[in-house]
Order: sequence, then structure tokens, then C-alpha cells
Amino acid sequence: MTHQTLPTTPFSGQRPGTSGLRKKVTVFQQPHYLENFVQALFDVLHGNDQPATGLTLVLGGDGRFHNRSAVQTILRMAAARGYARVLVGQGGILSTPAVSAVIRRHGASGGIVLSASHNPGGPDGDFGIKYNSANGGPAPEKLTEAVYARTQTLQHIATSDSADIALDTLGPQRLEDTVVEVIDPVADHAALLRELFDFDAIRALFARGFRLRFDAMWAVGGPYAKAILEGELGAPAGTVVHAEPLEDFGGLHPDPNPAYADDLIAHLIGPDAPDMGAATDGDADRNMVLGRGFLVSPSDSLAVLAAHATQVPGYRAGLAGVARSMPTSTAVDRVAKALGMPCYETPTGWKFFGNLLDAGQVTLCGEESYGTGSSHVREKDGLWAVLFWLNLVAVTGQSVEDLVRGLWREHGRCVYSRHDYDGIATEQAHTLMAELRAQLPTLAGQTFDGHGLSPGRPKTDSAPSGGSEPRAAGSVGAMTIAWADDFAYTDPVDGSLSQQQGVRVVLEDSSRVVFRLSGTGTEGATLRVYLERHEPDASRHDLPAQEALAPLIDLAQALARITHHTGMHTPTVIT
Ligand code: VG1
Ligand code: CO
Repeated sequence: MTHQTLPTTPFSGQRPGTSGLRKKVTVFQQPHYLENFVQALFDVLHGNDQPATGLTLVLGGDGRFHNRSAVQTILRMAAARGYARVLVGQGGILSTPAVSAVIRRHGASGGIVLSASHNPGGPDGDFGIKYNSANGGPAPEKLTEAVYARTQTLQHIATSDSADIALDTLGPQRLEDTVVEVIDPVADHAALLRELFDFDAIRALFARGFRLRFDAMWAVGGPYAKAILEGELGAPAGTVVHAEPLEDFGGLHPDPNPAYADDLIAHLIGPDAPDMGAATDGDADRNMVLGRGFLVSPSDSLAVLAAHATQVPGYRAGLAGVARSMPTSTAVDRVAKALGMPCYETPTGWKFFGNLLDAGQVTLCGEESYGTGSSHVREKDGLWAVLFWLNLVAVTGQSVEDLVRGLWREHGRCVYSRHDYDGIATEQAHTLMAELRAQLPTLAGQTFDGHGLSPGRPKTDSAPSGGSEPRAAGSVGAMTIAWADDFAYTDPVDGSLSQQQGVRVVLEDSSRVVFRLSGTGTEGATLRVYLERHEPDASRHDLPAQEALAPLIDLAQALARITHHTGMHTPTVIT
């Protein structure tokens, strides 16, 4: 068993996106592809070829195809780097929130998450790698950019020729001078969740016959949900379905949204439906929550949790503040305002919440993409969100639907939808965004009549302060653009600037359309169009979102000429 230094040559394109480096499995299977990235990471973290003396690394993944072999590769490189200790989840498994919890509870210097999250898995699917820092959160852009730069100049990698670690055997093993400790993937995360929620109240809820269907989507959330919901909280066996992590997620998209969690949604309809439904994604950081026959939008979910947080033990003392990604609806802003606490708007991606959480400026955060979390870790946390909802239902006696309707009654409804256009030729997607950006200086004051934009306000429109009259849903009244920009974010804690984070077009009635390109895909480009409109009138809260948003959908087409650029007439996925 000896160190080896092997020559290598750089790969192009090893730049992490919104959440780590994601590529096809076949790309990761190329000799040295993974090794190069890890070598670059270690070089940036510790100095080129410098040892990681005395440090602890956490390692685990969502169990997708290639997970086990990637774990062995990284263990050998960690040993060659001189890490004192590596904590690896049994079977190579750790959910993303669990990695975050383990890093924090064990004082590790960081952790590596092997996941492509909600992207499909299997030999033809996707794989991914992401580094989390000592705070348990995704590495900031400064670090990921430095890693990318290093991947471009690498000439060798350091590894070891030692034998594989027995990943299924709990306890310490040795790999050269490094102690590799195989840990129970659930224990630390479960201990943390136990501190936050009223497990007795949730246990009593299940004992009263409350029924939950938790769909783990054949992904890594299964073992966690089974241990906690069925094992500790007394939910009947069979509450957690599709609980066994499969390497290919059963051939499905482990993406909990109305498009891919159709099986769960079908089970929540009808007189025999359970009281609540929930699902988590590939790496169990996302969550979807449903009431009986009732879908909760992720933006509303964040707002409900913020509004009722003090009813849950872990947040009894109140929230320091909240944060949401820019495209997420403004529902939580309204709650924050009513409660007199700050609300921050960050770019898309959990890494942007890290500084605010570390500085104690926010307690809860969330994204429209089915992600919610808090200061307990530095990742979004699917099971945490589900337990939060269960705790609220248990102590308020209200159903999931009651809680959301209560939010709408008090603050109006932020009608919301996201339209994704997948598989666009990259060049065309960039042309579309460039064309949008070019229009930005001239958009303010333009009016949309349902077909096209024209400069100046319509004669009927009042002074800028007047706002426009509420429109009947589906009809197009005067839609005047108040302002438009390309979102740029200055981190309030470290002052770092992130530009070009999405084009926002905001109307005088505060409705808005946001455009950005996905940073997690592996094939072509995905255009995301985010649509939001505030509806104060309770008699219109039940209008289907697509109907209520129809004028904005037309405006999005007119602004971005989506069909012209992509050849697509309808979105690939509507959530
Ligand atoms: C998407 C979501 C974003 C989320 C990211 C990682 O990014 O929009 O909100 O943080 O995925 O989530 P993008 O760049 O494709 O829009 V996960 O659960 O895939 O790690
Ligand atoms: Co995920």
C-alpha cells in the first residue's frame, strides 16, 4: 500500500454550476475525470500538493450509479493527501442535509457530496460532486471558481494503491495512515431533528390515526424517513413508499414536483386519500408537501413555516430573519413584513444562504424549487420540512390546506408557476438571454396589450403611483412594466458580488416574470421562466394558476420570443 503520483492532463468544462459539478455518468467514468477534480479541490483547499494534516473529511452520496466506485476513488485520494480521518456513510450513502449535519457535529474541515440531486441516475444518467465547507454549506463561488481554474493546469494526481474499504461494515478501518470510519448515515441527522421538533406531539398525531404518504422516490431519503417516521414517530409501516435507494431511482426522475411526483399526487386524491403527502428528491434536500387533494407551492410552504415557526420547539425564540432565492415568490416577504423581521433576496442556489445563516441574520430560507431549510444545517433539508409541517399540523389542529388558506387570507395569494424549457441548444439559449438583456434599458414604461409591447402608457392609465386596476383573470388589461433588470447580488456579509443572476421584469401591479438559465443540467440548456402575481381577492384564490397567470405567460413569450428561439410552443415541465 503506497502513495502514487500519476501524470494527468486537464479536462475542459470542470466548472461547478448552481450546485457542484454535474455531468453524465459516462463523462465521470473517463479515467482520471473524477481524480482531476478532487486533486484540484484538495490543491485549492490545502495548497498545491500540500497535506491535509490533522483534518477530517466527510464523504457520502445519494447512492446513484457510480456512487460506490467514486467513494473508493476519493478515499484513496484522501489517504494520499494525509487526511487524519474520513467519515463515510455506510454503503457510501449520506443525504445532502446529513452530510451538512455530520460536518457540523463532528467538527470536520469539510465534506464531499456525490449527487446529481433530482437528475435521473443509472449508467446513462447523471452523476455529480460537490464540496461543502466547515460550516456544512456548499462552497462559495470564490472557491469553486478557484477549483475550476486549478483543473485547467493540473499535471498530476496523488492517490494510493490500497485495497477497497469495506463500505458496509460500521466502524473504523485504516487506509494508509488515514482512519476511515464508516458511520450510520442516519444517526447524526436524526439526533439534530429530534432537538428541533416536538416528537411527542407528532407521535400523538399518528396515534390518533393521522395518515401520511411519504414518497422517497427510490432515492436516499428512504432510510432517513423510515427510521424517523416509522421507527420513531409511530407512523404505520408502509407510510414511506419507494423507500429503498436504487442506483437508477427505478428509472424515474427523483424530482418531487407536480410533473414527476404524479404517482404521489394521484394517491392524495379521493375520499380514501391520506391526510398529507410528502416527497423528497435524489439527495433528499428538496421536499414537496401536499394536503388531501391540495398541492402546496414551495414558496407558500416557506411562508407558512415562517409564519408559524414559534409553535415549533426549535424556533420558539423567534426567527432572526428569512431569506429566499430571487425567483421564489414574495409570500415570505409579506409574512416577514407583518412579523417585523428582515427578508433577504439571494441568487438561486443554496450556497448564497450560507453567509447569512453563519452571521445569524436569518433562521429560515427557501427556494421555489422545492427547497426549504434553516440554520440547523447549511443545506436545504427535505425531511426537516416534512417534520416541520407535521409538527404544525399536530399542534395547531389545522390541516395542511387550512394552514395554506390561512396564509392566503391574511396576506393574499402569490399565484406562482415555473415553466421550464429543457434541451435547448446552448447557443440558442444564450442568444435568447442576450436579446432579453439588450431590451432591459428600454422596458420600463412599456405596455403589453396581449400581443406586443409598445412604448408609453395607455391613455387610461393613471400616474405612476396609482397602480393598475385589478384585472379579470385571463384577460389582459393594461400591463405596464414598472422596471426591469438583471439581478445582481452583493453579499451583505462578505461584500462579494454575483452578477447576471436572472432577468426580472416587474409590472406596476407587482406581478413579475423572471428568466434565467439552469445551472444544474447536463445536456444543452434549460430556460426557466418564473411567473408570479399577487391576488388579494379571496374569491379568486381557487383559480387554476395557469389561468390566473395567462397574461403573464403571454408577456413572457413576447419578451423572450421563446418559440422563435427554441422552436418550442409549450414548456417541457410546468411546476
Ligand atoms: C436548481 C434550482 C435551484 C436549486 C438547485 C440545486 O438550479 O433551480 O433552486 O438550488 O437546482 O438543487 P438551476 O440552476 O438548475 O435552476 V438540488 O436539489 O438539484 O441540489
Ligand atoms: Co437535491
